[in-house]
Amino acid sequence: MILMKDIIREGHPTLRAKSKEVQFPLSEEDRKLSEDLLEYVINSQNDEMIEKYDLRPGVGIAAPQVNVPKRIFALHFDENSGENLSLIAINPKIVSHSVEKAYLSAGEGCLSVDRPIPGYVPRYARVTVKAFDIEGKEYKMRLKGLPAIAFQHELDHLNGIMFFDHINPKNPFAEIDNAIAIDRASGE
Ligand code: NB4
Ligand code: NI
Repeated sequence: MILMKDIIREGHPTLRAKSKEVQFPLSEEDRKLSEDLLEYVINSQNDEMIEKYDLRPGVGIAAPQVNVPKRIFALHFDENSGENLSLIAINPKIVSHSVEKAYLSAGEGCLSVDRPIPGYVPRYARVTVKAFDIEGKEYKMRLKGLPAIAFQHELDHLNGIMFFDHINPKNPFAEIDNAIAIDRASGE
């Protein structure tokens, strides 16, 4: 299982790399990596596992964060988060997006960043995405709210982009035009 010691931190060059597309059928290695990423996110929302393995909670994690520059990430929102979304995204793409932006009013954090970086992270409010699952079957979905924000945070990791790259350096909480605030505890 993935532990915090396996997660690389700010300054590690892999976090700034452009990750490579994955070939299908998946190698045993890539299948295990995909399952391990989803397992981490699920474990990180389970109090016993958090306690036992000192895990930082997350709703998503991307392969570069365990030092594998491949275009794979996992997202997990359990049923009581009202989102009920659990997925592995391989070779993900944003097909289209709203003009309207959105941001988490609590800001964002990252398992690869061991310090709070305050500020609004403007992202697209709604995205239509496509990706492949571990069976190599392509799927397409429309996301909004926190799942849309999380998908974009993870996709950024595959392109070597960190959440704080989007924060206005002069005024981190500057008003963002045509944007909606998503009020959710950052949950960290
Ligand atoms: C990715 C998120 C940062 C902003 C918003 C949130 C948490 C992360 C980073 C968008 C994506 C990880 C991956 C949370 C969290 C709310 C839901 C359900 C019950 C606890 C869980 C806590 F943990 N971010 N952490 N950061 N990233 N919400 N929640 N809660 O997930 O670095 O690249 O269990
Ligand atoms: Ni992150």
